[in-house]
Amino acid sequence: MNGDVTTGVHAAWLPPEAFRALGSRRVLVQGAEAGAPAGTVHEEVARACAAYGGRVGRGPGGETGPYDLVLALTGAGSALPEPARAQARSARGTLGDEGFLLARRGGVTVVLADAPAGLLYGLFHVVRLGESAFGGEDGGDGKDGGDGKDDLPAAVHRPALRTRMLDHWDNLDVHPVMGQVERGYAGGSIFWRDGGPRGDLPRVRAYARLLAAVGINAVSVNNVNVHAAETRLLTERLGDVADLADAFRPYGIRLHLSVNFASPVVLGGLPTADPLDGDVRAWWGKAAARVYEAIPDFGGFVVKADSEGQPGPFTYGRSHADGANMLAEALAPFGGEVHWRAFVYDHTQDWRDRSTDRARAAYDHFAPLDGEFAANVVLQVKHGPMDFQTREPVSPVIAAMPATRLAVEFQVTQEYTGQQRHVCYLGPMWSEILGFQPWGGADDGRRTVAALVADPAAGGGLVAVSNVGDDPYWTGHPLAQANLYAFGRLAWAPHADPVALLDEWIDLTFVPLLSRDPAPLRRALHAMMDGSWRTYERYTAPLGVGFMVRPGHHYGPDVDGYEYTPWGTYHYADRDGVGVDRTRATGTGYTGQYPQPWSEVYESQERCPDELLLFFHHVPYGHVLHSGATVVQHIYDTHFAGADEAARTRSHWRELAGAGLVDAALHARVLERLDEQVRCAREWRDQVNAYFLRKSGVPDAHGRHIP
Ligand code: GCV
Repeated sequence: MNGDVTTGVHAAWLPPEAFRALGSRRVLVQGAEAGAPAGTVHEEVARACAAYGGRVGRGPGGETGPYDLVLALTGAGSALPEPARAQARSARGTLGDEGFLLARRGGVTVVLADAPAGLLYGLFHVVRLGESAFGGEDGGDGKDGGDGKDDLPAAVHRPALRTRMLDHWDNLDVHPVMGQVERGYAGGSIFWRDGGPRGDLPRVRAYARLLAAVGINAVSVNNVNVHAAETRLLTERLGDVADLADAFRPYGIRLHLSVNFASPVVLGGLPTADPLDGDVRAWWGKAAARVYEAIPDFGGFVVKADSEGQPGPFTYGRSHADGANMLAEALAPFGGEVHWRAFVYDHTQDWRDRSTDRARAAYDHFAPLDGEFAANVVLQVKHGPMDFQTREPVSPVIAAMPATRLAVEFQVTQEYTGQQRHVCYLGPMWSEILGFQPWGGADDGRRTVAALVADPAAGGGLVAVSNVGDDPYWTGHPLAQANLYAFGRLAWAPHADPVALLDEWIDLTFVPLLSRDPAPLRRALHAMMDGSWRTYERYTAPLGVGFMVRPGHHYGPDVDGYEYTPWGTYHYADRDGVGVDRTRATGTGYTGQYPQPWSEVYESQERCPDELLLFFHHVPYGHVLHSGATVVQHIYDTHFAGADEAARTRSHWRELAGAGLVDAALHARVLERLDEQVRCAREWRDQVNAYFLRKSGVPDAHGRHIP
């Protein structure tokens, strides 16, 4: 396997070869002693220079220039050579905790940051730029005599979002139903095994390095469903958590823990976990103090409360603001935060009751609490009102809580999008969500979802469930690495073009390893991945209706699998039509949770976007979509098309076989997954088409075979 960081593990987007441009230069790293991430910068540069013949100086220890690249903290000021000194003087104090400045003057590339984390992000930016950081292939030798030909004006880069976080749903023990990693499709946990630490800290460090390179600054290391063993991470297993924090720290990543709301009872022996009880509050205060003794830069707690069987404040007749604020009070003296999840709904619903609508639940529970949460509470809201389906509207909670810090939650792990057996590049979906305007154009479109969570006063961010496990390719399907990459980059720059991010990922992961023209590989990967989310949507549940998956493990088709269950996930197909009536006029009233114009747009069958029609409306099979097709014909057409597209995806990859463009083992791994994708896509096509043919009795207008 090329470019290993730890033995036998794929280097993903940081193969040593990606450091060639930087590693062949004369580099000054100044201020590296100032904190762990800056020390990491020196280490990274030294390793690259050792591999590619460059030279690294650490100044001000007497090394002399000239330099091609200066990476420095602005505080180093007068100790810096020109042109960095002048830049540092003017930039000092303007770059923030994580920002950096990049400039190129007279043959010298300068990266400056006010704080160590910024320097680390600047370093990885230079890696991404490759030769172009040094003036491109022609002007990049540092010998242009300072004629300014390859100068770059100073550009400041800052993350748009304050919190850029990955949550792991990793269990300490193998859970009898959910396994070691709940909804994990890449093997075991990189943190835990057999009830304790996995003990592979180099692997954790390699993970932290990959995450820092895409701008992630927070990780939570255990499942939000906190079972008995994980509950004890807060107390007797704190040492194991501290070891993980030590591995993340050099890469500027703060560690978080999911905690059990009932800990005062389970661990502390108290008779109650009532958030307004004095003893309970004192217990949490002491628990937090102990955590900060062990991990001074601990990030905080993640909490799933009153959800899918997890304990919470409802048991004591208290609100979620009471619950979150109690934990916030315990963490506040140490600068910690509470990530309180808004995924609260009734999972024991009677399917006969058509008035209860799971989609309404998060808004109904949380919107009335706006303004009641403490300053160090971040409300973590799934991007859609249901549960990470292939297509959902944006959650109305996001527009409804202007006085609450919000983080939007994505799912990088592909629970409902092919479980890392199918190619499904999610960048375009996330990009659509981030660009969604909850008030339409009414405010000139300024308030997108991204802008709402980026608002510095709000101080929220983006969180995602990680897709990483102990698989040698990290993500099971090697191409699923692109989802992790794109998530981090979108959390840094939410308006980045997801197709351009795919190019970045290809340029780092594959291109540096090639001594030949990468164009055919690039073409094939774009053909396979750019539209893969829409392809997946075509052959699975139609028009936003969702949840036609096998109950439990959620892989593969089962149209009625969830139809008569307590989970609140129904499509209501009958002989006449399909879809959920969520209108105010005749349905559950969910459309009323949106501000204008969406409240009206979604309410109207005529104006509702096709791709969400069945999410909002129950319509006859003959209902004509904006596309001109009837609903049932659309179902047939998209399912035939989607399964064909999956087969074409495999053909593109097959054509790369033996061309020397990708490692043979990686090629084989992807091909094996594509075979399964093609099989499964056909199964989806045939089950969904047969189901609707049998229900509706409407034949396919094109006479294709439907079993
Ligand atoms: C961790 C869905 C998943 C669960 C997950 C839950 C959540 O229901 O199927 O596995 O639990 O979401 O987000 O808490």
